[in-house]
Amino acid sequence: MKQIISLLLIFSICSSQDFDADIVKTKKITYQVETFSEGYEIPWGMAFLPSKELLVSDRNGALYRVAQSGKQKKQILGVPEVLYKSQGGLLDIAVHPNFSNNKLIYISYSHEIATGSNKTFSRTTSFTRIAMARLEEYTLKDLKVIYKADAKHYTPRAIHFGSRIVFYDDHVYFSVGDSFERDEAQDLNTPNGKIHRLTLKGDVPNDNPFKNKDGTVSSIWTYGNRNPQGLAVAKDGTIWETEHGPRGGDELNIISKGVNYGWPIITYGINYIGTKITDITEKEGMEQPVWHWTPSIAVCGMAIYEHSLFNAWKDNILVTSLKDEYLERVVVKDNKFVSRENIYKPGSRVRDVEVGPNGRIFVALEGPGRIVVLSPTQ
Ligand SMILES: [Ca+2]
Ligand SMILES: [Ca+2]
Repeated sequence: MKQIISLLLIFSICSSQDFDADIVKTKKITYQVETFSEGYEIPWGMAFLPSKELLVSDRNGALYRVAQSGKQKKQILGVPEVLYKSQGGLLDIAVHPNFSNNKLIYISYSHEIATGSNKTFSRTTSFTRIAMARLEEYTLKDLKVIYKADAKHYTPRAIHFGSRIVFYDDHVYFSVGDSFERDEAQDLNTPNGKIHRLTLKGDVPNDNPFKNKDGTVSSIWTYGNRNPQGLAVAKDGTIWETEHGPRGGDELNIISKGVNYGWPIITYGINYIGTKITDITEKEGMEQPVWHWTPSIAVCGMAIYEHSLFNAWKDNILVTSLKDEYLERVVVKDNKFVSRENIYKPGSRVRDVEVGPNGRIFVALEGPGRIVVLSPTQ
């Protein structure tokens, strides 16, 4: 047994030396990159606990609790079954603003329904679900689904689920992609292609803009959103959103009550096969993006950098690119686009970004699935 322990010790020392920090120079800041935690398939979401431990959701259905040092991680039991297929799986993870007292966490995932009674005709359909549960050490207890769509909205494609979760002003906001049913993003009777808002317990708030209006989905906060996979709240209360465009027209938006973001009536993108979706990029009553990436970078997770550790990046918006495999900082002033800089190019799809409790920047990468951490050099 002693031998095994010393072997493990030697192995862990060797492997930490294998990850000598890379130094990266950017316009304003030089920082180092270190591997923080490994052994994931597709790390999709990250959220810090008040204890400074990190929760990581893996799209394959596993949820992990990672020690502050990053050295150990342990799987959390009690996660509901998810449809791990195409773009589906276990998606975002978020920690209740008052976790210290109630230990509540929220997850988003693709939930499947098998329809048809015999094998020939059975098919799987799916839609985004949001659940909350109490995290007791390494187990989810009292799981409650706080958002589910009617079965009629489930679709067979298993793409465009959204689905980030953020909190603001004692409410939970979450994004649901358009399910690749683009016209439904404009339809207030369907939940796809929308940002939704519920109370922290999962009830529909009385001041939601489309509550009790002729069959509309009461939880809708905004509509005309294509596939939003980034949501972040700034300290000033601004809710920022990124969404995937088709070919071109990835967007950075500010999310405001009841607003129509235009998809698919207006867009800066075109169909994947090169044909036009629409002739117009703007229209009365439809909000313009603060910025659009054309061609697309496949914009995914985002975070607002508000710490003083990387002081030169303060109040910048960090966004991740799946397709072009980099992390970008977007400078905005008075909610207007100013400039952008590619600040980290790991050579892997960049899925998500999160600012740690001490201001370091945590980045979730794919192929292999891992979390790296960025710290400024002195
Ligand atoms: Ca997060
Ligand atoms: Ca738009």
